[in-house]
Amino acid sequence: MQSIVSINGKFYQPQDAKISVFDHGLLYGDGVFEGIRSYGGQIFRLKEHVRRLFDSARAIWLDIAISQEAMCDSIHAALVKSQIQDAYLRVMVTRGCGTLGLDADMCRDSQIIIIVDTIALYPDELYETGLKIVTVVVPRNHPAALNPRIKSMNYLNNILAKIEGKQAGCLEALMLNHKGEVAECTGDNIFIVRQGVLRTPPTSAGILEGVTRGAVMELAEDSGMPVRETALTLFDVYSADECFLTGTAAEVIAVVEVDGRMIGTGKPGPVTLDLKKKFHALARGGLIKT
Ligand code: PXG
Repeated sequence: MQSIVSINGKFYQPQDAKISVFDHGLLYGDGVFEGIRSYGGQIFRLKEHVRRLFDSARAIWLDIAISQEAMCDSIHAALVKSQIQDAYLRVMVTRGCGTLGLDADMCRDSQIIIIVDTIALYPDELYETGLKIVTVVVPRNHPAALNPRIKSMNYLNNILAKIEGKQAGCLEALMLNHKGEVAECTGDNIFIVRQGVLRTPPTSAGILEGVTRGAVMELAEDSGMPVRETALTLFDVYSADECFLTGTAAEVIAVVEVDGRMIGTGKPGPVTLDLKKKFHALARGGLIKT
């Protein structure tokens, strides 16, 4: 069991995995990526992640040299090579080596990089007690400028928000969109529960269409809970019965305080705990769908 890196299908030890400083991925953040998890050696929703990677690439005029099927095979091969059971797979496709200057047409040899490692986004105890988050000043990227549905290698918007959040003493930060509506956190989607209804912002709010978000919405619907994708304001969040975040790295984590306001009872709520349990069962392949 060891972390391993694949570059264009060739395996390297982490310390030997190298990319040119002229790659536009480094020079301009010009590329796309995915973060994927495996549980017990099984990759969770691999096809969905790869589809999103290719959709992101299409949106930025980036041709990926291999098919979606071949990408799935490469990711799977890298996981097998690492022998890590519960892995975090970081897949990147860069624009490749080019000349200085923005011209993407000067770039050749787009690089396909797969890092197989592990990840712990938040300390374990926060999964029991819940997160405190704060709304930050920096807005989520305007969808007309750089659509957050594109999972691009330029994450400065989110990094600035995360720094702002940490300066306020929080490990996660809530971002609003250009209209002042709730968008998402720096690396997770947000949900609220109010009077038995699960609500989350729609993709038109300018968010990443999270794979975990989709899985949790399905689990809620399967258990008969109404699920609504609707614009949310901070008032909706402050007055929610429960709030939680979803993401591949974060999985499902309760939020118990937002901008100094206690959410619900100030403890992870029953719907959050139930969906968290169901998500873990689904990810580990143990859930029999009814
Ligand atoms: N919103 C944003 C902005 C994200 O980056 C999610 C939501 C959750 O989406 P999924 O499909 O994972 O349910 C993400 C997830 C990393 C890393 O370094 C990636 C994310 C978050 C944190 C770290 O690979 N992306």
